[in-house]
Amino acid sequence: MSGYEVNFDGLVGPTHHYAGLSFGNEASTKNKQAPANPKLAAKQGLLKMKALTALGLKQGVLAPQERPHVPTLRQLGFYGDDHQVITQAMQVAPDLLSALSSASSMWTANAATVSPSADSEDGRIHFTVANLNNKFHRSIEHTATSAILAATFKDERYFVHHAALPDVELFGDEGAANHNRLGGAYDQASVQVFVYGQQYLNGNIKPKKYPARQSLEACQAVARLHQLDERKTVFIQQNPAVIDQGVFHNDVIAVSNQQVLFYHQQAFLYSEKVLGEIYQKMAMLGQEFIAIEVPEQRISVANAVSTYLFNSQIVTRTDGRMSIIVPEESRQNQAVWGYLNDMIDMGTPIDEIQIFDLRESMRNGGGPACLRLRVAVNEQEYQAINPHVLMNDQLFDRLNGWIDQFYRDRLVQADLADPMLFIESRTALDELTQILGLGSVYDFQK
Ligand code: SUG
Repeated sequence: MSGYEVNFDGLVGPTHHYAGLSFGNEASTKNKQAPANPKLAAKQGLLKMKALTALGLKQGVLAPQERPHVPTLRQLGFYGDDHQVITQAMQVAPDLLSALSSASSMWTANAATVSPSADSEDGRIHFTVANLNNKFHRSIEHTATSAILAATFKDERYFVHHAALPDVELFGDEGAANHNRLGGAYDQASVQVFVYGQQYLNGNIKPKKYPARQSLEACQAVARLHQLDERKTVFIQQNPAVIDQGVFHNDVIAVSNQQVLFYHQQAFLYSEKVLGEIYQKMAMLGQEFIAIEVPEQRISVANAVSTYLFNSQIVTRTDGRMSIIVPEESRQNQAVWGYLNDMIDMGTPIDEIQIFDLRESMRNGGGPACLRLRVAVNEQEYQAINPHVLMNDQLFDRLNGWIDQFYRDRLVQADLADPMLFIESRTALDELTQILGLGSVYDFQK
């Protein structure tokens, strides 16, 4: 098979903690104020990257962001030197300091939407960073995300970077967590499937309890920016009833790889119609569409949300068969584990299950698929990626040692004003930009 899917995982930042910041994401709400272990979180993520490399897959790393974000604290009226800014914020508004210290950029499925070159009229890979404007703590990510992506995908002959969409609800955009590519080889034309939670202009079906973070209007804007062909693009509304049960991104209830779409029966509104559209559009490309629908009677939406079965990664190994990468929580649930074992005998291309302990991230609502941004590339494009961010044994050892040097094994909100944490984090990130050959991507480096 030609072309590659490269997974870019977010490295967990040194201020990882549980702040209960994401209304609608039930794990985040439930674990508010629980003690976190940033060192373990970063190592769990790094081990997943290493294991995928060992499977013969291409794997990259995206650097974490600088937190607490002092420029935003200043914008909110805190003043003095950096230490005074942080101390005042802790005294007056500890929850704000917590939000601006979140390590949420680890979930790189929300960093951007990425379209492969084979689908864009100008034959380049397009990236649109997500504005993430539904949550304050995530709305500040896109500036640094842009800098990090630009330092990773530099060559303008192959890569185009678009700024975030206007920062209003009408264009709420959560990136690749609501986007799937369905097709054959990774460097050939595919059908791009955009999933939205709500249509703002002329739409009326929306969730009642929790917010719909992604708008149809944002999906359409991204499709235009990426110069996609409407004959190969599908827009699907997520079932609002599942958003109200904690499915805050589509990747909590559906995942794709090549011709395979693995999804829950309740995932989409007007499911039959939209799946028919994908089927037809795939057929036009000469591709078979393999839909694996999990019935509600086998796995409830509640079980799907608590185990993150669909937040798995389905990856194609070098032998052409597929593995499903699931979180440990999926093994611990009888209905889900039973289904997974039946599925690998069903005759679909998926014939292996790999399990990962990602508990630190899971407790904030981030499973295997949340932690990765997929970039489908051809050989030339692969060669043009900044080689320092590509995972191998040397980089693994280096990053593992770097985590040991700088990360704490316990963090709670009260620690966020500790001046030593601030110094440790900055020193760590400064060194990381050298390890990953990124140049100056952080505000404190400018
Ligand atoms: O945006 N959690 C993230 C989890 C993102 C998961 N990503 C995907 N499904 N692709 C979010 O809700 C919680 C932070 C806290 O509460 O401390 C948080 O931001």
